[in-house]
Amino acid sequence: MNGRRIAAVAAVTLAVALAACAPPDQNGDTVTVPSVVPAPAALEASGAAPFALTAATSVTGDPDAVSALAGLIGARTGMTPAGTGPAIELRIDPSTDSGTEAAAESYRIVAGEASVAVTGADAAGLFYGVQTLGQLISRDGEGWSIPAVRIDDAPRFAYRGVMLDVARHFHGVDTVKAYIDRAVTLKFNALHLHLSDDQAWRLHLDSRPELTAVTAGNAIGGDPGGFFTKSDYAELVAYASARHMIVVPEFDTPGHTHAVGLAYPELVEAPVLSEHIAEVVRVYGGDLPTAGEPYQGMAVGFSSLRIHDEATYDFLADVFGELAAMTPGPYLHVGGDEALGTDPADFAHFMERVTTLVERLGKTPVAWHEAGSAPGLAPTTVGQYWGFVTPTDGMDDKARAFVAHGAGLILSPADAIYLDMKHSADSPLGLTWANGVTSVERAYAWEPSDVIAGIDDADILGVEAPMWTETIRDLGDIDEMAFPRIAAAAEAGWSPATGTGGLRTWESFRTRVGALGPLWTSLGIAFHPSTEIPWEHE
Ligand code: TNX
Repeated sequence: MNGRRIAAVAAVTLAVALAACAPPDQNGDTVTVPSVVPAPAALEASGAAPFALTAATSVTGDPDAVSALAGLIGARTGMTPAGTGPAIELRIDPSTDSGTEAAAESYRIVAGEASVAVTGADAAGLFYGVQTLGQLISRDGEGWSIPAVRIDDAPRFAYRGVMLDVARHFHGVDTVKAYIDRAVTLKFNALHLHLSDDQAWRLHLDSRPELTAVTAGNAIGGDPGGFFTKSDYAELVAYASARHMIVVPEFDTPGHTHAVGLAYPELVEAPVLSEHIAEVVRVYGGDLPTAGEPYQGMAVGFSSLRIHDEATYDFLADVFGELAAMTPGPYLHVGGDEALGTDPADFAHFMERVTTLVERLGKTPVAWHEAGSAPGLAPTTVGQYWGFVTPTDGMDDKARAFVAHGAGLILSPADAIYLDMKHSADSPLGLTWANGVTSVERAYAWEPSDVIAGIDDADILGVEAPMWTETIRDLGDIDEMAFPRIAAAAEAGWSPATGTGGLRTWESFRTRVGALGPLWTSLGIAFHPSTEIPWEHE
C-alpha cells in the first residue's frame, strides 16, 4: 500500500464518520453526502456553494477525458458546455501533494464554486475521475451543479471484471459495446468474454474455420445464433481499450465442448448422461444431448475433449495460439469448470497441458477454480472462484491452491454477484441454483477478504461479476439482470473493505445507488427498479 492510499483511507474514516451523521455546516444546514458508486477511498463534502454547470462552463485539458465528460454531461443535462466561463479542468499528473508517485488508476477531484479540477495519476485514473464527476452532476433548481467536494480515490483491487456469456445466447458487437459503456461508469476494467460452450463457438478462427461455420447458428431454445469475425473482435478490443478495459477471452475446455464435436467429431467424447442432466431436462425441457447434434438445452457437464489424443493438443495450440495473437491483454481464460464428464486424473493432466500451453504463448492463463485440483498447473495460472460466499464442497481448497502456486485469485461468488441469478422469484429471467433469488442486499453484503480463509487482499487479484445467458437474450435483459446488482460488485472490487468507513454499509450503498437512477436512465440503462433501493427521479 502506498502513502497516498494510507492517507486516503484515513481521510475517509474521518470524512465519512462526519458525513454519516450529516453535521450542520456553518449556516446550520445539513450537509448532504454526494452519492458516488463505487464508494471512493476518501470523500469530504464541505457544504460550501456548489459549482454551477451551465452552457458557459469551459471544459479543458486532456482531449480524451474532455470528450468522455462531454458525453456524460450531454446525456445527463442535454447541454454541451463550450463556453469561456468557470472551468472544469481535466489533467494527468502522476505526482502527489507529498511528491511521491500516485497509485495506478487513482484520481483526485477538487470542486468548489469557482472551479472543478480532476487530476488523474494516469489516463485511466483521469477517466475514472470523469466517471465520478458524471455521478456528481445534479439538478439545482432549473439548472445543474456539482457539489463542493474533495475526493481522493484509488482502487482496492487491480482487476475489476464483468463477464458476458455470448455462447448460450449470442450478443453482437453493439450489445457488447453497450455493456462496456455501462461497466466503465462503475470503474470496471476487464471484460471477460465467454466465447465457446456446448451450444456454439462464437469467434471465427482461420486455423479452425469449421468451429463457427458449423456451430455458430445454434443457441439455447433454438434462438438465433451468431459469431464474431476477427475484425469484430479487434473492434471490441479497441473499443474496450479506449475505455481503459482489457478483454479476457475464454474458450472453455475440456468440458463445455459439445459444439467442438460438431465441427471436429474426432476431438470430443460421446456425451456423458448423468442424473443431473436428466434432471435439468425434466425441469427446463429440451432434449438430451446427442453426439453430432446441436445442443439447445441448459444442462452442463456432459461433454469432454479427448484427453489422451494428441489431436486435442494440436487443436488447443491452434485455437489458443490464434487467440493469443489477437489479444493484447495479458490473460487467456481456458475454462476448466464443470468437467463432470471427465475423469479427475485426466482433468488434472489436461489442465496442466492447457495452462502450460497458454504460458508458452506468453499469456497468463486464467481457469475456473476446479483447476486448482491439478497439481501440475502452470504456476502463473490465476484462479476464478465461483463457489458461494461461504464455501462448500472443498471449493475453497481448490481456490487456495492457486495462491499456493504463487498466482492470484479472482472472486466471483455465485450467491452474491452472479448477475444471471433471479432478482425476483416471479421474473422470467434468470436461474436460481445459487441459493435462490439474489437480492441487491445479498449482492452487496460480502467482503472479499472474508470469502476464503487464509486469502487476503495481497492474494486477491480482484472481483468479477459473471452474466451467464441461458435465459438472457438481448441488451434489455442484460440491463435488467445487471443493474443495480452490478454496482455491488463494482464496490467490492474498487472500494475500501467493508467496516473501514461509513460509506461501506448497505444503508449508504442503497441510498447512493438510488441517486444514480436519473443518470442511468439518461444513459439508456433499463435497470430493474428494485424495491430495495430508494430511487431518486431527478
Ligand atoms: C455455472 S459457474 C456455470 C455455467 C452456467 C452457470 C449458470 C461456472 C463456471 N459455470 O456453465 O452457465 O452456472 O448460472
